[in-house]
Amino acid sequence: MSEEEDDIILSELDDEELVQQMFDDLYDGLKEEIEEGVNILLERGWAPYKVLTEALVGGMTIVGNDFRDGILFVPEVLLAANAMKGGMAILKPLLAETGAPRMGAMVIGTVKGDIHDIGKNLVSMMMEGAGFEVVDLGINNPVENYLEALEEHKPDILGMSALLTTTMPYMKVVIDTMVEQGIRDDYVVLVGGAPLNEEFGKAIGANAYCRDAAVAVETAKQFVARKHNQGVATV
Ligand code: B12
Repeated sequence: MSEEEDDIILSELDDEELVQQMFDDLYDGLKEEIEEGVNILLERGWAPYKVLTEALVGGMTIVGNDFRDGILFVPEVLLAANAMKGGMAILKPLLAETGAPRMGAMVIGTVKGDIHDIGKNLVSMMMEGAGFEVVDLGINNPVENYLEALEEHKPDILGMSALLTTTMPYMKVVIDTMVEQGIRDDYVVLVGGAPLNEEFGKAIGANAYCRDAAVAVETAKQFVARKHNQGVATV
């Protein structure tokens, strides 16, 4: 770190400068600085969701672009991801403590061959905040993991995440297996991840593709409400 950077006192920056500095700190993988920045924004009255989307996800977008363009490499991106997770850990309890009524349950996991988990974790956090009970299966999940978790937890929703074009087809393997076993219609299947789109979601037989965590929450709520209404109608 240069002396010049040493001199920056985060709390003395105005909001806009601070967010810019957090973009730089995320880029440089500085976990403690990111944690400090998150705490300062919260103290200044920023809503946890705003800190998450504007400071953290915003910073990760820049990292993503430079990774794509060959300016950053895996070790640097891992550090950035680690810094992001430090910030997310502070926000997690705040997002979960909204006092929302219990909406339903979700099993979520990243598919086999894929170790990206930031987006999935963000979806989990937002779903918990919206009143869903979330069972997180982590990364690199073969079909068996999903099926066992569905059997054990009987959730309303199954969520799958994939960030690689090579792993996203695996979502179809899971859905096809559910069809074969006659359990597909027992669950709402939501899929997400940067390389996916709505068309892909439809093609593999998911109920919906969700572009981000906020859309995931809204979509989940709609499906669960519909499911409950159907339940009432058939009684
Ligand atoms: C961070 C990162 C990594 C980190 C992951 C750390 C971690 N713990 O997750 C590390 C360094 C480990 C990594 C490794 C690799 N990565 Co990477 N990675 C990224 C990066 C820069 C950011 C991803 C991220 O966290 N974004 C921030 C979150 C918040 O966004 P998100 O994941 O999209 O999630 C949101 C939505 O998509 C949605 N969502 C996500 N999941 C779900 C699930 C459900 C159910 C729902 C409803 C919604 C939903 O909601 C989320 C929140 O709003 C992306 C670039 C990019 N543009 O995505 C590349 C990227 C995904 N990686 C890429 C590659 C190539 C790799 C490697 C193969 C590199 C290598 N040579 O080894 C390996 C693969 C390892 C593996 N087997 O999985 C490529 C993929 C290209 C492709 N076409 O497939 C990308 C696009 C970069 C690029 N342009 O080249 N990576």
